[in-house]
Amino acid sequence: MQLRIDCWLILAVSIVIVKQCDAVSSFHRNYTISLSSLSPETAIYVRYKLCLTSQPHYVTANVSAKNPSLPNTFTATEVEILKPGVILKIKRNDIEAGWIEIEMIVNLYIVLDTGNCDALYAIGQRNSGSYQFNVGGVDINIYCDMTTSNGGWTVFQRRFDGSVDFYQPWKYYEDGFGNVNTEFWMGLKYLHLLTESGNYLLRLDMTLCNGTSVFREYSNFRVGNASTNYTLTVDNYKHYTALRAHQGMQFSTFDRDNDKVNTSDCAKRFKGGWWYNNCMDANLNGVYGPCETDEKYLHFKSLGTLTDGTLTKTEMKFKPNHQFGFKLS
Ligand SMILES: [Ca+2]
Repeated sequence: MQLRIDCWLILAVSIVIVKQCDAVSSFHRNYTISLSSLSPETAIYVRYKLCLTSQPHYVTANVSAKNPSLPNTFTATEVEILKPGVILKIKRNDIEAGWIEIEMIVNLYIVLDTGNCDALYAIGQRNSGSYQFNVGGVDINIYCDMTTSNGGWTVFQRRFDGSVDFYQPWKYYEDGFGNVNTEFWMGLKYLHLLTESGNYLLRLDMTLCNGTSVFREYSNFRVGNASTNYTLTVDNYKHYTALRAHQGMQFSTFDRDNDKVNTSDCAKRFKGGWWYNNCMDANLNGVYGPCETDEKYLHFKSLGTLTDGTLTKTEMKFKPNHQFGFKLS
């Protein structure tokens, strides 16, 4: 009987923990600590709670004096992760003699190793915006769309005002360019790492020259590795769609011609980096020019006439396709 009571007690405690967990990936806490010039280091324990404490993650932190007039000569080192908290070593770096009592702001960032926005959505994050992820050992900022079609979308391309030049060389398309909060391209090497295992939906959100917003979705989205020139895989197109022409194509830029036209370079003719075929029905990385009537401008052919098909906005995004049985690790 005693055992049964204990089990119920554990269950009740578990429910409370789930309800109280923090659905955020960063913490900003204030601490007051005293540091002597003779003993300029101290350790503090920062407690945090994640909805999924088993979620793979690591922690980065920085500290600063709350009073901005004080010299900012402190560093924080991650010492040890003790879920659900971390011991941080705070070190005073100045050479002033004596004690100093100081209010510190500790910024603690939980970095998810899973590298996609759907994992953040799964732990309750509902704010669209830029988040830091670790992809292939590199910390990068990724824009998460948490509102469109049940959220959890990892956005890898955005155009809306022409502020970023998309006529860029191979290296730029490989590494990414632009600003994650304005216009950007995530980078083919990250796209590959994020889509190489599992089954992903690809979604294109587009706004036409006439102001109409449309979207297209595909399954089995995948970008191959560098040795395949980042070959595009998409499947299950529900409608007639311009992306059909680009399924199975390698990526091309003006300095890397991998298209199907032997006599010319599609990337040079149509002023973008893309999975050009012979040459294209979609040119979402073309020149920004809404309502222009030339194929070099960003457009999506199957949405109407060439003029109608030019776009004022595009977003390209993906997330795990749970319908196909992909399970979060
Ligand atoms: Ca060619």
